[in-house]
Amino acid sequence: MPSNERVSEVEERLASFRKEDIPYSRVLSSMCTTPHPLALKAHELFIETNLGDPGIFQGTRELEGLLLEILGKILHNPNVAGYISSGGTEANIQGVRAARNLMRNKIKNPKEPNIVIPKSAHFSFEKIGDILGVEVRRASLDDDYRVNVAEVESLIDSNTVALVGIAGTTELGQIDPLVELSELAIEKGIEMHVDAAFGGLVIPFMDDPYPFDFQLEGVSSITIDPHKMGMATIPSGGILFRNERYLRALEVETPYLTTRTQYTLTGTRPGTGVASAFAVLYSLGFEGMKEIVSECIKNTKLLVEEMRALGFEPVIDPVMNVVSFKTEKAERIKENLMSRRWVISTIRNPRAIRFVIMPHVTEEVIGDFIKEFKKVLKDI
Ligand code: 0PR
Repeated sequence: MPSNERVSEVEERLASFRKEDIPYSRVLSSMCTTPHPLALKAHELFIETNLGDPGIFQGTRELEGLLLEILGKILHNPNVAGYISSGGTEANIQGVRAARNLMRNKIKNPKEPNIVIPKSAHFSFEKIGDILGVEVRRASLDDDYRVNVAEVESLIDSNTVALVGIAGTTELGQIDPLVELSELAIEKGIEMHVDAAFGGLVIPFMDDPYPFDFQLEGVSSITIDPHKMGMATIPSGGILFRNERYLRALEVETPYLTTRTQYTLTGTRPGTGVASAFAVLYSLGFEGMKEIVSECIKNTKLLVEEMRALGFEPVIDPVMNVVSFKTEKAERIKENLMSRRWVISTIRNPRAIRFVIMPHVTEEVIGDFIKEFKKVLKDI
């Protein structure tokens, strides 16, 4: 055992490294947030669990099933199949991988599969092209930054395995015309993946929610991440499929494990994200989530008002709690704020500064930010 001095030294060093991290109360550009208090105990209780060997962690596996049922209900699908992943990147990989595998013998040249995605897609699709050997075709956007359906159609050919729509784009929080995309997927006989990594736990709790999920018959898979608006501990992503058939397309044999096959991308994987997401979603229920989402949307509107008063216009009227404001000085603003230890991000097209109004971005945080932002405007 190490000496007491060494143990205290380690504790002090860990605390001091941790202090260098910028606290969430000064971060206005993250899709993650302080975990909900309900998530913490659950996380601790499941800290040694490994869903990579569900024959051992039978209770954790059962809990994952219950969480999937909750997510399935939110996404209008009682037959949902899937699992809790390391995040949206893994979920997107697996969604596309299942589509590619299922379509392999249906396309003209099985060696040259392609997918059609919106130009606004998250950079995880760049990795997908590289890892899965699928050609990634990017369709342009309309004036509201939604994918242009006619262009998606023109990019589809006899080697297309799937098209992708986004419910809550990373940069603007926009929702693609998923109703039309779903019809197109059915018409062309291809799979459709919806990236609702962020919007999946926002849209269902908004007034008059836009249909983005398994209600749309063309939708085969959905990414929905509890470690974003689900306030679960990291890592907690979600890949959900219309039915079990998609899991079969991902399976490999696991000869020496307690279970026969595995359909996840990672082997060893934590049960903490399952437990913390379950704790939050089950305790809060639909009404509790609705309250949190409406508060975030109210605060987004507050930020828009404050920014308009300072002469900044949003790129689009915010659809959810993501908003970007046009400015040629985006980079300088971001850097100046960073030197004051405030974090926002920028987007390039159009040049703008971007905000994500997560539950930790309260009215008070926005007030503090605007005070600091006024100083920045004098500086630059
Ligand atoms: N799909 C969409 C629509 C996303 O916005 C993201 C992440 C992903 C997929 C990938 O999810 P994972 O990061 O869980 O694999 N969007 C955020 C972004 O790139 C991720 C993020 C979160 C970045 C917190 C920074 C941060 O502080 O902006």
